[in-house]
Amino acid sequence: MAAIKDTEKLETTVRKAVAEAAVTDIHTHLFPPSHEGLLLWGVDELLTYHYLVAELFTMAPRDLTPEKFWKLSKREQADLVWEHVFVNHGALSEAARGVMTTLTKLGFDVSARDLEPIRKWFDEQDVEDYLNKVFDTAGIDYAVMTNDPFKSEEVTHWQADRPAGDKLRTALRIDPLLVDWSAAVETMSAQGYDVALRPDAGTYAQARKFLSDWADRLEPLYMAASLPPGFAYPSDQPAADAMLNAVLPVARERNLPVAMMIGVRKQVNPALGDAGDSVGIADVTAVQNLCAENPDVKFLVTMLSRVNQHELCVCARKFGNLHIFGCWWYCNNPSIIDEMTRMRLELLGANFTANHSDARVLDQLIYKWDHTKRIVADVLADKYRLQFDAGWRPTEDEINRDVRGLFGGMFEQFLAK
Ligand code: RAT
Ligand code: ZN
Repeated sequence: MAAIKDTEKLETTVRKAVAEAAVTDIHTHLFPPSHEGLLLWGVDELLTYHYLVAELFTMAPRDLTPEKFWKLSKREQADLVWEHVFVNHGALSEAARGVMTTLTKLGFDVSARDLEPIRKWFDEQDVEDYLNKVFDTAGIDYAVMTNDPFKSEEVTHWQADRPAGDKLRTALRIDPLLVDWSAAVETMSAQGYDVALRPDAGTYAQARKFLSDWADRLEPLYMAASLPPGFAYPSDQPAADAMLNAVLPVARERNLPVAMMIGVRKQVNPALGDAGDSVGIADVTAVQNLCAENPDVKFLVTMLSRVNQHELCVCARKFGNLHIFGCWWYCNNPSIIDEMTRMRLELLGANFTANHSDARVLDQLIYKWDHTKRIVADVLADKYRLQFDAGWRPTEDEINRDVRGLFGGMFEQFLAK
């Protein structure tokens, strides 16, 4: 294929490549429709996304307490978010804009400000068909779920061998093992593993068996945990012990990457439920030490604090066993995605995963990827222009390859390593 010889053609090629690239969404909280009751979708779920619930309580009248809110039906909760966040205030946040983008892309006129016809339409949808429609609209080939063997409501479905379909792949979520050992012991014991509160060699062997058995059942693409800002490795924290004795050996043996999402301060306001978590600056040294000490283990890492992003990029330049991904949660905002994507390209070239959706509601895939793609297109248009000014002439195939790389191609190459 011929090299591109002018900047106008270069820009249209880059923008087309981004618009048409298939996306692999490497971290979501979606479930297969067959896991009944777990997959969230529809306008009321969109409006009660925990990002919007948090916003609601920054602007709601004093007498609307979280306690009262949680007692209401989903529809009543959605009405309150609509009233306070959308109608009575500017609806200018990224999460509010997301609801609008999603509904507009589904064909609704949000300027009519009327939820009823939208609700009626959703009530008529078949979930399987709707899932396909959302994936097609968002341009996603497949999304990776978060599959948690420590949650009984999820375990039941896997034990019943319910199919996940071809659009959803698995990831083995292991938080309690690292951050709440007594809860982990309770669940593993209930599932028949002989584990003790004070872990010894036998207990860790059983924890490894638990992970291996679940890996056999789920065939996950990676294991994953979210970790607090204070996570340190090596250290005398229980998380470091469990990492060393349970997680790393299984990761090594099965060539299964360990995904670490670092920097969440859990439940600073518990009344808000899922909306009650915050962010803290973490220490990238933990990632550096894990990568350096375990060259035969692969790590996927995203961090929550904006402050950590530069150091994490530098760390990724030092270790081929580290792949960085996503603009996680409080970083998944246009200004920060723009900044992070530019910085990552400048430090790493096209070897990272530009974003993940973290979608908890199926329909969110539509806006999360629409918004991300707009920014990535702008950033890449700039970067290819600078490359052109420096004398390089890429082909369309090369641009398509590298754009796909940022949306899942490099993740797949990392998995295959
Ligand atoms: O982004 C979110 O929705 C968070 O609440 C978490 O789900 C986080 O992404 C996680 O996976 O722990
Ligand atoms: Zn998540």
